[in-house]
Amino acid sequence: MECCDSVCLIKDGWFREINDMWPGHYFALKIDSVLSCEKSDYQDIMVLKTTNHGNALILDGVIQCTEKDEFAYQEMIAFLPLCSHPNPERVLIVGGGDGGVAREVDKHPLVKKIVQVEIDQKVIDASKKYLPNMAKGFDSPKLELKVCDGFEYMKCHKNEFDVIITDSSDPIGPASALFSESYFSLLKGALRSGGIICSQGGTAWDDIETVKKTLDHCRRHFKEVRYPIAGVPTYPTGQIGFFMGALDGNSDLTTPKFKFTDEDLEKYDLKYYNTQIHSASFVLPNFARKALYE
Ligand code: SPM
Repeated sequence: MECCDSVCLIKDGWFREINDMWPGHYFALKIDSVLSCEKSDYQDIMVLKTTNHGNALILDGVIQCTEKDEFAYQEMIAFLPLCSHPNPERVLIVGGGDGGVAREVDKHPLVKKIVQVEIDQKVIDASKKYLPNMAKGFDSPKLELKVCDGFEYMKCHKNEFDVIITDSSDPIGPASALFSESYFSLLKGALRSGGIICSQGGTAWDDIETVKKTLDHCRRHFKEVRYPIAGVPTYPTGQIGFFMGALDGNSDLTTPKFKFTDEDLEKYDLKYYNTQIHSASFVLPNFARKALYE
């Protein structure tokens, strides 16, 4: 097995997610073995067999998903924008190399075409081998998968999509450009009239200044901007937010236009997202509401 720097974070049978992005605390996963560890042109890619959380994908030492709780993030980043749009026929996914977001987007009955641009073929390959329940998203008949830079892709694809979902890692390393103002400008240009975006948005607990700065970038290009949150136990602080923006200033992102019925939730195997969670996710604690909206 090739090796990557992330193995240094394993000690006494535990993977410890120690990182300056969340100073003073860390989350740890008990592990049985390292299934894979390699360096790509972009990042360290490690897959762990954990004792209680299934297999886990780690990029540059940061947990991206575990088989136990990945559905919470993948469902929310997909259905918050899709269900806020009246007719999300054409969807672009930037990143999302494990396939889990494509798996969820494929379920929405109004989606006809999904384009996904992921920069790192090695993440796709590792996910197909070790995370099959996520990578089945790549089997969607609606999906066209391109291995290229999302930033570059959008420079030459204007006015094409109803919803754009950015499923990125955190704003250091290869994903840092996806949190810049110029990225939000490109997102706006790639959307059709009435378009909506949703991007991975960090956590208000760890770095509210970065969240606020990125939300302000979003505000410069989108008329309606919101920051919903979701609970994901294996992310730092157990919570993650999303940058949501709508081109139309009259969009009410908090009230879904498309409502899954109870039968739909069973049919599509939705384990986190529902209509009530959609609206509730926009309710923020006072410290975050003040910092981000006032
Ligand atoms: N398809 C799942 C990929 C997950 N992408 C987001 C990962 C974020 C991990 N770090 C969260 C830390 C937030 N401060």
